[in-house]
Amino acid sequence: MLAVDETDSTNHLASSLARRGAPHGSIVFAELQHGGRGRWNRRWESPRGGLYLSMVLRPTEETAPALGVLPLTASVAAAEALKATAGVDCELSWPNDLFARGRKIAGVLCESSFTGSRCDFAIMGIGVNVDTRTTDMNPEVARRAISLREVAACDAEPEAIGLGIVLALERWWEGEEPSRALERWRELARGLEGDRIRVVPRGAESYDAWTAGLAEDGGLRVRLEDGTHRVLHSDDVHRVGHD
Ligand code: BT5
Repeated sequence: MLAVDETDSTNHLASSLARRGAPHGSIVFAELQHGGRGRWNRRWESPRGGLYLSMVLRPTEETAPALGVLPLTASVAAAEALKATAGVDCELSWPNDLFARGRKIAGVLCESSFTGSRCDFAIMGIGVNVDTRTTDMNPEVARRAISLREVAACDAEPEAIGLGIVLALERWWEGEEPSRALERWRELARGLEGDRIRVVPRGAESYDAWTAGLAEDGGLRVRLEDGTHRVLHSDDVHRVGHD
């Protein structure tokens, strides 16, 4: 494990280590990130007191099929670890968010590097608001964020929570079929059936729809106003009247 005080992004650091040959299971952990990232290069608020962790995964022939559902699997692992280490129940929100009391407590960012169709490595990055003060965040983000300390009177340290996440992820990654991870994700998810949502695709008009379950490949099945269905893979989704 590489533990650093500060870095721009643990995902960046883990990727550069992986490109230089870091083996499967290598972990990077930082106390603070200057350039923490979410999906689509959005900012992840990363003040001191939070958990910022990235792990290098090198898929084998057996584990490669699990790559497509890695963000969901990592969310399941994180929810299990937060329950085990801090006693906190989280709800999972497609595709990569963990919520507690209706606010975002953690987010997952998975990135992969390919040669042709072969995945050389994937990076699983997770940020958890452990003892993060929302006053250290952008107010717009703080309004929708929550930390473990606000939810539970527990004093688990970021390192202990991180270790719990890594162990849970290894169990799911090495020991379970991807379909089992999806099943567990469904059990922990909120708003997966019949919820009114707004879909925000990249560079296209947003539209309203209803959730209609999780597809076999980890995509979100939605029903449009004209009754047709489609499966989303990377679009943003906001629950109407909630987010
Ligand atoms: C995510 O993106 O939720 C993925 C976040 C992954 C962060 C980890 S930290 C370790 C590793 N290194 C990195 O650089 N990244 C990973 P997304 O679904 O795009 O959500 C981003 C949105 O969440 C932002 O636009 C804000 O609205 C909100 N947000 C930002 N920081 C937050 C925080 N600390 N707590 C709650 N919400 C936050």
